[in-house]
Amino acid sequence: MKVVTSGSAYLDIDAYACCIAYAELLNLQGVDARAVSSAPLNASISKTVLGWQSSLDDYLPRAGDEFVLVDVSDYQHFDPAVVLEQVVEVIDHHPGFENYWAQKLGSAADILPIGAAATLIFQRWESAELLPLISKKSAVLLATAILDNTLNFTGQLTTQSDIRAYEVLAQRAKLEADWPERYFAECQATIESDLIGALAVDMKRLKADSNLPQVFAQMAVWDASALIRTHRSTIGHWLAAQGGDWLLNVISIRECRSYFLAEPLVSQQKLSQLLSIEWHAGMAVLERALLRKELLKLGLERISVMSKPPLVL
Ligand SMILES: [Mn+2]
Repeated sequence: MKVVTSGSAYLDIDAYACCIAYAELLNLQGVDARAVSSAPLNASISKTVLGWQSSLDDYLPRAGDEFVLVDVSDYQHFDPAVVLEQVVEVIDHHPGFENYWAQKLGSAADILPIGAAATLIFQRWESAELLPLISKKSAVLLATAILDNTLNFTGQLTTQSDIRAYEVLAQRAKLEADWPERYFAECQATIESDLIGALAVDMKRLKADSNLPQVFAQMAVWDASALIRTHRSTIGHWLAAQGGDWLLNVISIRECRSYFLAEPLVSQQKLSQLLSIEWHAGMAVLERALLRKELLKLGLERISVMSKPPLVL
């Protein structure tokens, strides 16, 4: 049996959709496959998404099971059910482990810089010429995963393939035109109902030499200014309790902006060395959505070229 699974920390909608839609494709092709995960679901799998009643399969490990990894390729972070020696295929869009898997699996490793891993699964359906048979559940899951992972097509990794895959899937699943707004607003409501929980799940502690605040939290929501207005002091208190050097990046999908919250002066200075931004009462607004992985990249570049002036975006 083929076990289609993903990462260990939490399952986002991209990983969830990939497991379910790829297991469905394999089964249609006559391969016994299951969508399996033991990780908790995060806020990107919203109430409406759960209402579609797509679900993961039960799994009892058997000798001889083979493993397919989707939306993950870091072998230190995949589901504990996985037996490394029995991984037969990897489909992912995270950088860092391409060479490892290319050497191990050759063409069975499909790791590309693309907006969503769901787009790669869509391409499998298309090239197998089975797209007319995809279930409505899998089509809506893949489409919504693409929306989420590309930040509604504003993320820097978004490609034409992501845009086309969404169009085809949205049409097939008869998704309404206002689905992106409704989906992201729903994720925001989930985040706001347990703000500290959402902060804690998505918070990273960075090394002291990263050129960035050591406590770095991030959330992507529909309307960041509304969230900040309501929850500003809760956020500040909780982050200050995590350390004296902190930043929250709130990505506002509606406005396509990043709101940086950082009260410690040292944290503001680190950001100001990387971006030309102005701080007002612990907040700075960037006129584009910037992801944490892009800021990390800017920090690394800053280390290698210390004489470079701040980047104007
Ligand atoms: Mn992903």
